[in-house]
Amino acid sequence: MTEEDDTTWTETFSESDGDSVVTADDRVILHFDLDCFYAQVEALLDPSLAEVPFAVRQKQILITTNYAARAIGVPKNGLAAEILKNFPQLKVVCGEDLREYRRYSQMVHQAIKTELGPLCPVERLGMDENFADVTAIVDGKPSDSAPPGWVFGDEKLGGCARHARLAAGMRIANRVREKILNVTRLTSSAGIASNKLLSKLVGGCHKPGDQTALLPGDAPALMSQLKGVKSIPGIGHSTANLLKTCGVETLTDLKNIDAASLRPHFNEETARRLKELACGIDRTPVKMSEKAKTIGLEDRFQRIDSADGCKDKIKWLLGRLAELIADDGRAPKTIKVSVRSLSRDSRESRQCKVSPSLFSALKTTNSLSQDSLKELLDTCMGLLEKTVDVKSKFHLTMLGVSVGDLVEPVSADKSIAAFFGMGAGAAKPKRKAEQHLSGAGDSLKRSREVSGGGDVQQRCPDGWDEEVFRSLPVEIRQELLSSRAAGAGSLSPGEASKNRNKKCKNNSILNYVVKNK
Ligand code: DCP
Ligand code: MG
Ligand code: MG
Repeated sequence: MTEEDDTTWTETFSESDGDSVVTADDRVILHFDLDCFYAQVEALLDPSLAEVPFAVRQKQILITTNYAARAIGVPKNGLAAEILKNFPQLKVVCGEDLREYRRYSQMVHQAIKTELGPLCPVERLGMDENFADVTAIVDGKPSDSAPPGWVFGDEKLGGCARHARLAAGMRIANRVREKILNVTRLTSSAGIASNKLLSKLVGGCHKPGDQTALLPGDAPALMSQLKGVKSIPGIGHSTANLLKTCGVETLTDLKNIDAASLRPHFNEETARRLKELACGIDRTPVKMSEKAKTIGLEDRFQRIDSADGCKDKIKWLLGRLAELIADDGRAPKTIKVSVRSLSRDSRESRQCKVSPSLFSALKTTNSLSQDSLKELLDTCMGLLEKTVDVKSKFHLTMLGVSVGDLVEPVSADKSIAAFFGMGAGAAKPKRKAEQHLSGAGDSLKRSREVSGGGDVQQRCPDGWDEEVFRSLPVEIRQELLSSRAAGAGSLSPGEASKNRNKKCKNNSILNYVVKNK
């Protein structure tokens, strides 16, 4: 498989590690996919779009259309010029600013997790999809009422425990979709089956705004409806091309081919996985999504061939990247620049360490300080020049900047004082999504100010060691005092010490400041 396919593959259907594999048919797996996601978000932002057929455009491509457009025959996506030739009146909105899509995507993921609780892993896939394993919360007790939604092939659910568990999964899926709708006003569709592959595939059967379950015995019938190997999620162009060189074009070819014949293009494990997927078997577990390991973005273009052009593009990328880092809340320790040159047609990247303090302005705003921006821009240009000789002729078609080694910040809501359990009464700053949910304020502005005024004189409170207190940097003193003023004042030093977070180390600052521990 190529690099491109591998990414999707490992994210989507990576082989699980031993013990976490569950016998496929015993599980109840849900897959949620938002309906015409970007278009729904655009219609929320501009209600005049609600009833009108329209498409969302990124550069020359219409990346999605709403269902009103699909109803009059506009395809879901494709080249803008071609689609507009046939539908010249089609309204088109620009979807190149991803911020609102990301914000809604995060809200949806959070809503699913909240609705399902801690026993059910929820795994995010791309912007508009989530898998959930609800095996732990379904029981095999039959119910009198019919579950909501459809059953693939219009099959009837029987009274056995396995069907009862599927019916329970259908009820849960419906509840989750209602929750998503209540929280975000977005409609979604769902699939309910015994593994990730089947739940994703069956979920598309009654789109938009509905759900479909698959009886365990009907996997072959569902799989037989698929056209080529590319209808299997995770099999992209490159894998399909490699399969073609082995004589495999259809799923039947893939099912029938001897695994050994897939070598040397695929290793033994991958060959086995591909053949299993062709049969609707997918043993991979739903993994609880964790925070991203890297945050980045890139831009593709026809041509950049000057150092100034690169600098302008990187400056723009850094501005956008800053917003993403601010949203994430962590501070990075490495930065990476990626480029694609026309001459080499492969991406190259270089990375180096950066000080997390360069991003400290993001605690309170959405942008970098001028000094930090300048320093990061110089760093990125230095990295770029390790792969491109900007003094000679060059021709770039892509530039990207990403950050990694993200560390939790010591700031506002994760302040030193909060870290030691002193911020018990302090009002926590709200994240963007929460602001939206409560309908408060400007959703695009970040709010991470420390609440509570603090003591501008920075007098050492009674019970604290004045000498140690005075030796602390001003900002740390201010932060300890602010949290104390905002509600921790009622805590005696002893209580504050007892309430410390588990992470508190013996040589922590508070241990030095607070006397009589
Ligand atoms: N998207 C994109 N580039 C593409 C395809 C899609 O940026 N080449 C974006 C736009 C979509 C979103 O991803 O709105 C989700 O993709 P889906 O395939 O789930 O499509 P939609 O949600 O738009 O429609 P559907 O109702 O069919 O799921
Ligand atoms: Mg979708
Ligand atoms: Mg999708």
